[in-house]
Amino acid sequence: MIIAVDIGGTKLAASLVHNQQILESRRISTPKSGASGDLSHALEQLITPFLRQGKQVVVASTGIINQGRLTAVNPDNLGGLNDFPLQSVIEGISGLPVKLLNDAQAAAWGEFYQLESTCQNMAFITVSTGVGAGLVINSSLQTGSSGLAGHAGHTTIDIQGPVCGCGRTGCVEAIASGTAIGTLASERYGISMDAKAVFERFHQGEQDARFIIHRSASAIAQLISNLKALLDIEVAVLGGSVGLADGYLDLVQYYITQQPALFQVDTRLAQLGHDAGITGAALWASQ
Ligand code: ADP
Ligand code: BMX
Ligand code: ZN
Repeated sequence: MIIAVDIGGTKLAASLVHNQQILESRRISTPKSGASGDLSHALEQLITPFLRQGKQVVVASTGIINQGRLTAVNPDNLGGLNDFPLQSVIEGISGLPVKLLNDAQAAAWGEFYQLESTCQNMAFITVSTGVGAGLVINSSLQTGSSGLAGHAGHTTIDIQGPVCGCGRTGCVEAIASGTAIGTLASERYGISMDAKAVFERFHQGEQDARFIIHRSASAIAQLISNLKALLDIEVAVLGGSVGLADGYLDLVQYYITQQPALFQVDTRLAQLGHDAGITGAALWASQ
């Protein structure tokens, strides 16, 4: 039995996984304080109830995962938290063997498995608190020399765009993420609003919400075509709460059709839905 943990900018989830089947799950909010003690405490609360059944722990986490530490590309996504000793904290909580992977890389591995060898080159893109991506090239998951591989949310698509928390200007994440959707909507509407509320207004046909959601989907379409040009991916898979939101895939597909045929990519929803990171991490740990 594997305890698989997903650390996102908005939610923390843990599941007991056996033979790629999720048997039981728990979920809590990610602490917003940016204090590492608060994240440690939340992880302890989340994982402890599963400790009697688990034989190992695997963690799919937002951020760069390298040498047992989590470092943020965009610390804003974790309330300012920049560096966290993830391996030693989870080992301390569990007393079990621990493996770590980036969340989007884990989800890419889970979704690649779902494609059942119908392609060898794919990208998973999560549109969530941030925009993350995982790449499988020649059937091999790319983590890079220091864990950074696949951080396509921090490729730039608009040199006059907003400044991203990573320090670059015009990143896909600063335009398309759930956080970016909420920020732009809060500016336009003059009240604090999250991405879920913006989608509700979008579905009611409101013009500002329409502009903001289209801008996000169009940025993700640009990103997918850029990945096609770079890596000749055959399939792109969308996940995360924004990526999976009603109507979003249709918009991304529409903007992809506006690209020249050479740069168009077969784009689909994550078959594992919100569990792509958890299931992919468990699969990766068991191999
Ligand atoms: P995490 O980033 O922790 O993996 P999510 O994938 O749930 O978590 O992404 C969080 C982002 O998705 C937030 O910006 C939130 O406002 C937005 N969100 C959550 N639920 C929905 C929904 N039903 N429709 C659109 N956006 C959503
Ligand atoms: C950010 C980056 C990525 C992550 C992506 C999606 C941090 C803390 N995270 O680009 O490592 O994969 O967000 O993360 O810099 P999520 O929390 O939105 O799932
Ligand atoms: Zn960035």
